[in-house]
Amino acid sequence: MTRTFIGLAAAIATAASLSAHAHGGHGGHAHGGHGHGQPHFPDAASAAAPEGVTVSDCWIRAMPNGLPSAAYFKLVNTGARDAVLIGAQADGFGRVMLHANQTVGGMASMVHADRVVVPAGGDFDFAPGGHHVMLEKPSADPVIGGKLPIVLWFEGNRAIPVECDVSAPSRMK
Ligand SMILES: [Cu+2]
Repeated sequence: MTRTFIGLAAAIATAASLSAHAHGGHGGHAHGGHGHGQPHFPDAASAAAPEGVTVSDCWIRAMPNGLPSAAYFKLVNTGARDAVLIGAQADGFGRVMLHANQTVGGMASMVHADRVVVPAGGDFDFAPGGHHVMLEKPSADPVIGGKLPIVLWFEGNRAIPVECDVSAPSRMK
C-alpha cells in the first residue's frame, strides 16, 4: 500500500509541477510538492575539489521580487574518474537545488536532478534551457552587477567553491 501511495503522490506532484511551469520559464514557478529534502553538506572549507575538475564562467540570472534565480556554469573533468555533482549551496537562499529542464508533450518543466555525471575526460555545461542550479527563497534580491559565491558538492565529500556574476534577467547565455 505504501508503494501505491507514493506513486499516486508523485503523479499528482508531476501534474502540479507541469501546470505551474507551463508558461513561466523561470519567472514565478512554484516547484510545489516534489518532496526532496535539502541535503546536508559538511563544511566546504574542509572539502577538497574532485581531482581534475574545474568550474568556469559561472553566472546567475537574477530574478526580482523574491523569485527563484538560476546559476549556470561549465564543468570540465580532466581527471581519470567520473565526477558526480550531487548538490549545491548558496548563502542567502532558503533552498538550492540542481534542476534539469525537460519537455513532455510540448510542455517545458523542470525536474530535480539528484546526480549529474561529469565524465572522466569530458565536460558538462549548466546552461539556459538545460541544467541549472535553482536558487530559491532569497533573503534579499541578488544585486545585478555583483558577485555571488556558490559551492558545488560532489560525491565523496568533494566541493568546489565558485564566484558567479550576477546578471540581469534579460541575459540569455
Ligand atoms: Cu529550476
